[in-house]
Amino acid sequence: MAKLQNTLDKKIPLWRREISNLVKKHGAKKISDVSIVQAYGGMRGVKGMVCDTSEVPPDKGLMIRGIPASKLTEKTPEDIFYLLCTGDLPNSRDRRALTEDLNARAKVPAYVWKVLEAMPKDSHPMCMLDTAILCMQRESHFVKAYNAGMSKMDYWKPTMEDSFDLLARLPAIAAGVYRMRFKKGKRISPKKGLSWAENYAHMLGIKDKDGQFADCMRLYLVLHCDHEGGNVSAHACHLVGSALSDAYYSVSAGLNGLAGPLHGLANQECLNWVLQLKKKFRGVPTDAQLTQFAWDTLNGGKVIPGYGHAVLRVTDPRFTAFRAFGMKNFPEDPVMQLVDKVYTIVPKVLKEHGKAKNPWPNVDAGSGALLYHYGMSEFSYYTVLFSVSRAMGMLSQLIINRAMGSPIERPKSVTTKWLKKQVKK
Ligand code: CMX
Repeated sequence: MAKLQNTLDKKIPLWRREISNLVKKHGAKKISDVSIVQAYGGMRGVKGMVCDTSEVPPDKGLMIRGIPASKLTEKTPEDIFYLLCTGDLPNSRDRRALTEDLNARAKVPAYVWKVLEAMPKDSHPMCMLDTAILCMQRESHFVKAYNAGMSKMDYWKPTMEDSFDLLARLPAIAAGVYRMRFKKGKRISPKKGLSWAENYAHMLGIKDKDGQFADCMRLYLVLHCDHEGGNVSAHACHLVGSALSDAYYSVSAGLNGLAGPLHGLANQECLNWVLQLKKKFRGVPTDAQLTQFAWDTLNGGKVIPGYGHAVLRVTDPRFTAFRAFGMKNFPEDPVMQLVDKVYTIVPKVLKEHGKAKNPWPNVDAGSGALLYHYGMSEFSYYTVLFSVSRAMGMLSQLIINRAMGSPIERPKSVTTKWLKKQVKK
């Protein structure tokens, strides 16, 4: 953490000055107007918040600190977290130091396991993950420093300390949830010398003769890390954090949003949809059968999971990266073939249907097929993997927002009566 903190120590005063000058000189300049349809429509397209860790241009997809996701597919999560926080990729020494620091903090307190063991056996894995995070809130360095009267200027430092503790423990907690919830046997201890992603793969206990599953996990954790500031999980984390709730409360809030089927849970729904298709047609269906299946879903008033996006208007580059990984490593896998076939048919159906503004696949359309291939067939666990990765984005945003002194968030709501009056004016 020391190197990351030193780097941020140098950058934060510059960022603060830059923002302060921008606001002083141009604070009154308009960047967005809000229409009635946007007020009722989930604020889609309203530019009303700032996020510097990543952006999602509709025609390009995820860019992390200006670098397209497609150019980061060989990186490790440690690289990505460093990049998200500072705007730079680490050198190999800094990366190693980050891994060592995370490993040194990785021990999960015993009480967390007791709490998880006491939960109903059919609890959703996301609920277990969130509960584990929330019950560690008592350890927050931010709360202790705040209560001791720390200066506003220093808020980001104990937030970073909390972020490291939380990130370090997440792989063991998430792997523990997997083994406990799906009766996979005893928890597996982390191995010395492994990176954050490698240890997570190791502790899950999935058979991995040639390290391919660990590589898949590395890619998975890299690609799900962040998606600018307005998506449900990032925004929920930011909103809760803006009240100066600590990292445990804030990340837990974000993950509760990620657990919704229109957001992170779509990856569980998505593979389910693909497998239903496979079951119904006993293998890979014909184009006509697949088209009909897609129409049946739409006519049943349901969405086709893994397709569409609130911001993107092209195929998600993260889907492209997962598809490339699957096609390279197991092109014969029937589920992978099916995912590929769905990609050739569903966009046409959605275009004809005419509702979805984006008929193209999002990140969730292909990721599940990879996990399924390696024997992780428990769909309800998939959002937990997403969460471990997304915690990097939420925490880096939280650290930066604390450093920039982001105020408590409080948009103005209006009543329908008020809107009607405006229309009459
Ligand atoms: N299948 C069927 N209909 C869809 C659709 C899909 N995949 N995507 C959008 N639509 C529909 C919407 O439900 C909406 O219908 P109504 O007007 O009846 O409400 C209409 O098309 C317009 O929606 P939109 O503006 O294109 O999309 P939104 O910004 O409202 O919603 C999203 C975005 C992702 C929630 C939506 O595309 C969806 O439900 N997709 C399927 C679920 C999914 O894959 N979610 C994961 C997204 C990635 C993530 O956040 O993790």
